[in-house]
Amino acid sequence: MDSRKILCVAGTLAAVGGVAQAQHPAAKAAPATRPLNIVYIMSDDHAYQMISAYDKRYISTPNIDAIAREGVRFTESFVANSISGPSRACMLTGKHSHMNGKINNETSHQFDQSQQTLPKLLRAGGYQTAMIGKIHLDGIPQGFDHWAILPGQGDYYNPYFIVPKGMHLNKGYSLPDGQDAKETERVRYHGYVTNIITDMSLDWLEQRDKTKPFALFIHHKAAHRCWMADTVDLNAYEDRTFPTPETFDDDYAGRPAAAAQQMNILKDMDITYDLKMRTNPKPSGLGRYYIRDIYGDLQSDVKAKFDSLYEPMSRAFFANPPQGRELAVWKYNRYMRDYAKVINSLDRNIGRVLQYLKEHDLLENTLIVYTSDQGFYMGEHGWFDKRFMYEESLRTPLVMRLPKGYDKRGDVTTMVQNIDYAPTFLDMAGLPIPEDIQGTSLRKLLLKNGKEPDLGRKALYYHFYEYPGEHAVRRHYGIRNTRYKLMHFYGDIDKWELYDLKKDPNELHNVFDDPSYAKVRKQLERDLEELRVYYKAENAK
Ligand code: SGN
Ligand code: CA
Repeated sequence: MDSRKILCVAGTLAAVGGVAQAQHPAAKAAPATRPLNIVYIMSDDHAYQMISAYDKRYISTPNIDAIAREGVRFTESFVANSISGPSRACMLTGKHSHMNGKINNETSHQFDQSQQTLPKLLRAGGYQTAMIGKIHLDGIPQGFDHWAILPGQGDYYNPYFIVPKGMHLNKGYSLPDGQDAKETERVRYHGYVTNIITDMSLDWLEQRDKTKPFALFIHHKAAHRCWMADTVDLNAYEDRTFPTPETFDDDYAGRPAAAAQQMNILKDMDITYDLKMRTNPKPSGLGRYYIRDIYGDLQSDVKAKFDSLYEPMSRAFFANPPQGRELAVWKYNRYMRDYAKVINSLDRNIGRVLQYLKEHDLLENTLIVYTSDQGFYMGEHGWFDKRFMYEESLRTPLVMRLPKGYDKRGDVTTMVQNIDYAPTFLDMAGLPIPEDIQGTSLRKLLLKNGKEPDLGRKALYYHFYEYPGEHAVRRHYGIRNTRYKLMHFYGDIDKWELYDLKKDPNELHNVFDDPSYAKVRKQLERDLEELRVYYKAENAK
C-alpha cells in the first residue's frame, strides 16, 4: 500500500475548502469569447460504453465523437447521485443532493424550484435561457425564458410536452424577462421524441433575441428504458452479436448489496416491456403495460414497422424459449441492439445541432457540452440501470467543444463531478459564482494544453438515497479518489466496501476486511468523514 498517496489525500482534502472558497465569488473574467453562448446537451442513461469516443467495442457515435475530437473528453467524469431527478438538481444548483433537497426521484422529495439555480444566475447575468426536454423535477421550471418539458419520463412516440400556456407549436415563444409561467398546458407532438426535442431546440435558436448571449439546455429522453427506436433505425444492429462484458456472470461474492439488487438482465429485464416480445402468453404487469399503453398507442404505420421486426422474433422466442445463461445472453443482445438504435438517433440529432451552430457561425463563441444524467450498466455485473456507486454508473460521459480562447484539446484527466457544471458555466460566462455553490469551476482546465492545473480536490463524495425503491439498490454513500473507493451501504443491509481501483477496476474484490488494506481503510474512513463535514453532509441519510 502506498501510504504517501493516502497522506496526500488527507492533505488535499483539507485544502478543498480553501481553494473552492477562494474561487468564489471573485470569478476572474473569462479569457476570451464574450459573450459566450452555452449549448448544454444532456441525454438520459447514456452509458459511456456506448459512445465510440470512450469505447470502441460496440457502436459508432460520429457526432458526439466530433465534439470530443474538436474539443475535450473528460476521462474521469462522475455524478454525485446516480439517478435522474437528483442528478439534474445537482447540475442545476452546483450542490450535492442533501443541499439542493432533491435526494431521490420520489415526489415526496420535491425539488424547490424557488432556490438559486444556474439558469436563474445566467438570466440575471443577461442571458436568454431555454430548456427543452426531460427535466424530471417537480413543479414549473424557473429561470427560463422559454421551456417545453416532458411530463415525468415522457414518451418516445407522439410525446406530450408541458409548455407555458399559449406557446405555439414549434413557433418559438419567449416569456417577458424576469417572469415565469403561471399557467401550463399539455400539448401532444407528432413523431419521435429525439427528433422533436431537436426541432424545438433549433426553432428556439432561430427565433431567439440575437442581441443577447444564450444558454440552451437540450435534455433528451433517449436512451431511457424501454429503448424504443425511431423507425428509421429499427433494423440497425440486427445482424450484430455483442460480446458480453467481463463481469457479465458476476456472483456478487462479498457484496450483499450488489447481490440484493433487482436490475439483473436475466432476472429483472422484462421480456415484453423491455425487449418488445409481444406475443407473450403470460405477460407481467409491465408487459401488459407495454402491450396496452406503449405499443398499443403507436400509430398504425409505426406499429406495422415494429411488428415486422419484433413479431416473428417474438413468436420464435415463445415457441422455444432459451433457458439459463443462453437466455441471459439472448436478452443481453436484444437489449444492446435496441439501446444502440436509440443512440443512433441521439447522435444524428446532436449532429443537427452542431450543423446549425456551424451554419450560423456560432461555433466560435459557443461552449457545447454533451453529457448524460448518469452512467448505465450495459451488462456489466449482469445488470442494466444505474444507482450504484460502482464505476459504470458513478461515471458519466462528458465532452465539450470549446469556444475561442480555450485551447485545451484531447483528454482532461482530472476528476470532475456534475456539481461542477454550474460554476464552470458561470465562470466561463464571466459571472460571479455564489459562495454556497459546492462544485468547482473547471475553467482553468480548459485554457491550455500541458499539465492540468490542480483544482485542489483529491476525492469526490457520492450519496444515493432511493431505497426502498425500484431495482432495490440500498442507500449508500462513499468517497472516491484516483486510486480507491470506500462506500457504506446502510439500512437493512449495513455493509462497507473498499476497492483498489488500480488492482481491481471491475470492483469484484471487496478488501474492506483485508488486513493488508487496514491503513488505506483507516485513512479513507477519515477522509470520508472530512468530506462529509466539508459538504455539510454529516447528517445526510
Ligand atoms: C423508471 C424505470 C426504472 C428506472 C427509473 C429511474 N422503470 O422508473 O428502470 O430506474 O425510471 O430512471 S420503468 O418501468 O418505468 O421503465 S431515471 O433515469 O429517470 O432516474
Ligand atoms: Ca437517467
